[in-house]
Amino acid sequence: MYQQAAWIISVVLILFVILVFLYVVAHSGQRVEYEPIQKKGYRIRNVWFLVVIAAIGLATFYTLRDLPFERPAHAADPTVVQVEARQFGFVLSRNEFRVGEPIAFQVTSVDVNHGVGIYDENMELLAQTQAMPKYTNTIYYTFEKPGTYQVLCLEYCGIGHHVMTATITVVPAQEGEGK
Ligand SMILES: [Cu+2]
Repeated sequence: MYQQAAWIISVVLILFVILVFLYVVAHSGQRVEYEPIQKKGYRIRNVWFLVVIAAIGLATFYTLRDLPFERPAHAADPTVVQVEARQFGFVLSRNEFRVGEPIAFQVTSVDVNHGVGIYDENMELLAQTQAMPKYTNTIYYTFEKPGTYQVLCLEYCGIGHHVMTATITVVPAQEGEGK
């Protein structure tokens, strides 16, 4: 859903830029007095400046007022999974899990910075962290639905960034070994 919204908004904005460009090209032959246009532009700019400051202020207030974010509670004894990111792929020490199984993904990178994003079947982001050389970042996550999940790189890391994916399979709770 987000992907589609982002795609539509991008296309609409691109069309808007094209229309502005065409308008400017079509009217570029006309000669008009520069000063009144400049004055009007400065007035618009002053108002626009205040609008932008207000918008940034509001967005900052509403998005940052929950800080510091609490780390979600996680199970005491999760399944530990090593996730190694490299140009261009992921190596997971395990990629099949049960519904309700608490997992600790220990994420690192062997070369450059990567991102690790876990997506559901609708390509909605469920959890993510950075994969950094010589560091281990942990994602605590418990899958709630069986299915196939995608792991995608979230950091542009080179020419093969777009092929950097892995798959996670989640089976219903009763199909896994015990518990
Ligand atoms: Cu990458």
